[in-house]
Amino acid sequence: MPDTAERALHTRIARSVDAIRRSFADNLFYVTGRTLENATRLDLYTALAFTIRDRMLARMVAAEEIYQRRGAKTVAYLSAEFLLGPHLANNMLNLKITDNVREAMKGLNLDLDAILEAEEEPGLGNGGLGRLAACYMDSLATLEIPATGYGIRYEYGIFEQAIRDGWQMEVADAWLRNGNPWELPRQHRYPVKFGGHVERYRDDEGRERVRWIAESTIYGIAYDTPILGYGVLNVNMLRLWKSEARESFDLRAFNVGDYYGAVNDMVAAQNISKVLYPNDEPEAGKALRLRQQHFFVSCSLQDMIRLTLRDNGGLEHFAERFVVQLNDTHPAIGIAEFMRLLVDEHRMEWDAAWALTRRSFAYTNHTLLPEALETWPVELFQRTLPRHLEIIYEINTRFLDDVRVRFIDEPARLARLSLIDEGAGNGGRRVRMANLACVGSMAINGVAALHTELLKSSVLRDFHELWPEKFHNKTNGVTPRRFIALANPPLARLFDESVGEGWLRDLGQLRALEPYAADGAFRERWRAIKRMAKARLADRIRRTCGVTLDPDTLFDVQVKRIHEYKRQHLNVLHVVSLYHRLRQSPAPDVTPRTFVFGGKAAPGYRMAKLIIKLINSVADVIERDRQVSQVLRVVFVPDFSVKTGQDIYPAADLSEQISTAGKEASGTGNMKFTMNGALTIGTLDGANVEIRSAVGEENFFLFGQTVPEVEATWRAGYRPRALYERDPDLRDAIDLINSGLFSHGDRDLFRPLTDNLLDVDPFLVCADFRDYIDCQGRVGVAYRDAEQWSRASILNVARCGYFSSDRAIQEYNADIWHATALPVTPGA
Ligand code: NBG
Repeated sequence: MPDTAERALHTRIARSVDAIRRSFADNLFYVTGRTLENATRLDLYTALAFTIRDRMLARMVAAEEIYQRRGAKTVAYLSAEFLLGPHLANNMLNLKITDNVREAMKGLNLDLDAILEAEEEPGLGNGGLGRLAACYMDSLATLEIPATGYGIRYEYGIFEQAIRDGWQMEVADAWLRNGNPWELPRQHRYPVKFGGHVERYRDDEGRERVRWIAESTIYGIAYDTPILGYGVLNVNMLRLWKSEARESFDLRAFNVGDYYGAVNDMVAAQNISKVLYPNDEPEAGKALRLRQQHFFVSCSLQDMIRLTLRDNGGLEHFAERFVVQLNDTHPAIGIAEFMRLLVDEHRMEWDAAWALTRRSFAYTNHTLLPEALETWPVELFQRTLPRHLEIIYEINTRFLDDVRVRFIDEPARLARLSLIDEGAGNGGRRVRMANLACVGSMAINGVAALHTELLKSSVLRDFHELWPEKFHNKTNGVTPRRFIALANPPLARLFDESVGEGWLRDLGQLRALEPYAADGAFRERWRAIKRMAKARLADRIRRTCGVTLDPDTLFDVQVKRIHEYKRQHLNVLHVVSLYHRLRQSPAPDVTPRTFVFGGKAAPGYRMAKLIIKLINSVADVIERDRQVSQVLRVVFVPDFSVKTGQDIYPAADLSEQISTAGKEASGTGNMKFTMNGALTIGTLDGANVEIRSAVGEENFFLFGQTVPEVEATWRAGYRPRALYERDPDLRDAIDLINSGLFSHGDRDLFRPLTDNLLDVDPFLVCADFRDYIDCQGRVGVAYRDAEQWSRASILNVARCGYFSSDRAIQEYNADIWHATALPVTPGA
């Protein structure tokens, strides 16, 4: 290690207020070319970001050096999405340097919080799946487990959401426009081929080999973002790939005079990593997405192979050097690509290569929704990845031969297990990526207990019958660093004072808060902290949306992607129902509430966008009703993101987790709310089930049909319209929506939504309506007993330790990865 790095790692000098101040002034001048007199907020942010980054690099170098020297087994977390959230405050927290930075800024007459506001968050994910990957990176580093996150450096992340006239508008997310201080461009670049055809030839030893003559080759360039562990010296890497043409201009083409052809190639190559696809949309026409998947997975595997050869001797040691975790099926093409690299390029025998593959990969499933299970048309595969299609056929033939031996004469089972959907009736043969992932992996896991059970009994049932030992449950978790310490500093301080500082690395220690639930003075402080968070959110909403909220009302919050299965419309029906009641009788027994909504809808998902419009329209009408708005308020917070989430979770009294049972694989927002003292109203779905049993049934508002009840409802021939006719509250709510009251007299605007509810209701909104409304009634009553509510809130927090991503990562490591923690120590 260079001398300076060694020194920076060992000494505390760099952390002093003085050193930070000097370093900040230097960076302001030398990086942004400004002085305090003429710096913009963005300049100040950039200077501070570089100041913090300077303090991370010594650790990064030290960790890299030690990992390499030990050839340490590394978790390669392959994910098409990493939803990191703002870096600066998180890195300061993990360096434990925040107080000094604040003081240094204060000394310069600068407000740290205002500087933090200037950061543009990298939105390289859609929602829970991408955020989970980010939480896991945080925990891996904190637990000192060597790990690399591999993904795509999208030039445009998830769109920014603006609300115009109540409708969602998408704005391109040019997150790199001001530069990105947190990434380090690297020299590693790997070729990735597409299209063309396959040839057979004999090698020097006379063995038949395959050569893929591609139609085009692009390059992946590595950009590294260091990921700090909390309070440890370990730094792991997030390595994201950017696509580029062979050269900026293909000189060959240039020489033959095809200048524009060369430019076109360059643009085509760069397009691969151009934009993150929103999910929740039909796969149709997403040839580019398959290219993206292959692109980042191929670069990542080539990188791992290089490192194995460099540090561990030979490729046969790959599984000692890496374990490859597939975050959903997006990187599942890696199984075929790894086989191709081993067999075609490194000349390994098929059987040895297959055995190695099956020891190296593991697969996490994140959804049961059939439309979200990825399949690709065989014809598209043939055009894009002809060699991979051959390999998949070969894997399939061998696999199905094995199955035939175990299940004699069961053609239906074979058809279900096959990697190819033969496509009877649905237009063409397709490659099933989940099946490929299952066959090529040593471990398969769901993300909550219920979800894993449903995987075993439904979508992956045949695989479970084949290999029960491969199945694991790994209930999701979230990082308390970001979602408590960063999001809710006053609460974190209360924890420090009450149970000591160990909780941030061992969330189970919050259990020691339990006795405080009985302490009246403590409960009062608890309420004061919640009140502050609500006031803070209200303040922000006043500034951004121009709506003034009352922090003394019950904050009832639903923030997450907008999707019918998550049932934001069930929540709206409750709001409309309350509104109706308040219009009917002047002073009914309604607990004053503020409903907060937030979340993005996929740009092509019309029903989800109509739900957003409905929320905003109801909000508007209530806002203009002087009488009702004394008691009821609705606000839709635009552009829900990690950053806005950090302001919202701490401010919630009630967390809405109301998906149709069996549809939400886990949920992680539910955990973030619980950690911040919200009580949950929820169905027995995803991780709600485990949250409820952890915090105690009496501290959770349960409603709705269970999975078996949902199944029974469908079997019995579900008729939502009959429920509408029977339940006056449901009828009033739906009729009011169709009356035109919320749509300037337009009675048809929300028809697609209400008709869908009455005719089909695929997510059983009507079926759960009555129970939900009644349960919300109990919530309202319970909230009026502030002491009892605080008790339940404290117990929710005291018992949430299980939902830390540290616990989840420890389980993955103990049961699947078997990597050894490798603490980076000064002088190691
Ligand atoms: C999502 C599920 C959530 C779950 C996250 C993280 C996808 C495909 N799945 O319930 O819907 O919490 O994954 O596991 O985005």
